[in-house]
Amino acid sequence: MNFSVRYELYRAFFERALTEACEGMRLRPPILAESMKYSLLSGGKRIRPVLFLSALDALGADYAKETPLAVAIECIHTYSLIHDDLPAMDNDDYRRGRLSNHKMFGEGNAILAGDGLLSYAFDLLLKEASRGERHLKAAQELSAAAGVAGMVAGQSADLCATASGDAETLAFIHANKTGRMIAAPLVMAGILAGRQAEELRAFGEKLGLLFQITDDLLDAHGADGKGNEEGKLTAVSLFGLESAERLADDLAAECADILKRMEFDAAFLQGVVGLVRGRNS
Ligand code: GRG
Repeated sequence: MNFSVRYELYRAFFERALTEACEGMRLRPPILAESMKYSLLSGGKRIRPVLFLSALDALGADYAKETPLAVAIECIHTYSLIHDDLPAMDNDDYRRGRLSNHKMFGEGNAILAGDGLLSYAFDLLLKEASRGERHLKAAQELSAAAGVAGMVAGQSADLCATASGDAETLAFIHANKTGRMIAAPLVMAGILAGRQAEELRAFGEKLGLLFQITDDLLDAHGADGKGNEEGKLTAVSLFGLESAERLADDLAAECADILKRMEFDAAFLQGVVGLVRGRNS
């Protein structure tokens, strides 16, 4: 089966699980569920759940049994996008080709939609954690990646940074704001399967950096239609376009090297590396 067909298979499987989870959300007042679902079900590449499900599959684990964790991953990612778009953060009017959550529902509701998604994810994590030691560890991994020593720290450092920041600060921002939530699904799969978790972490950290540098490059080329990175610390502002492109190529090669040493068939993950390096959205 070729890479795109397999990606679509995992993505469609996840989409069904997410839609089912959303159907169970009947909240009072109705705008709470409406605003959460608006962002959750608005497309997106679903790369984090696809990484999680495909890594489980490659490791020989039954990924169909782990859909609540996949949903938790995407809920945390979606909350971060809603909050990132707020006027106090990146101030974006559009997300995934549609009005951003606060433009659609107002700032207060968007803040609460993000809060709702984050706390719903932790409901799921706690439920899964009660299944046993591996599930507890996997839940802890996601919690740590999302939290104050992970994505939130990266976002905070990004908020404080200026274009004159240094490479060490940029590495911290990239590794935490973006890298942790890309690596966590892979590490969680390794933990649940009982093997290769640290190898998957090493791969996920590189893939996360590649993901963010590609994002900086897309922004510099104006491909995401935002152009709001002006005055910010990015791989392009720090190193220049050419060096940032070279850095991305080097990271893609390092990802491939790590994958070659995996004890399982990593062809699909290698396909994801190609997708991330070549992505245009
Ligand atoms: C608000 C705590 C908090 C964190 C925000 C995710 C994030 C941290 C910021 C988003 C800003 C941004 C565009 C970062 C670049 C990398 C990234 C995480 C992009 C969005 O993820 P994709 O490309 O989005 O996977 P889709 O829409 O495909 O899900």
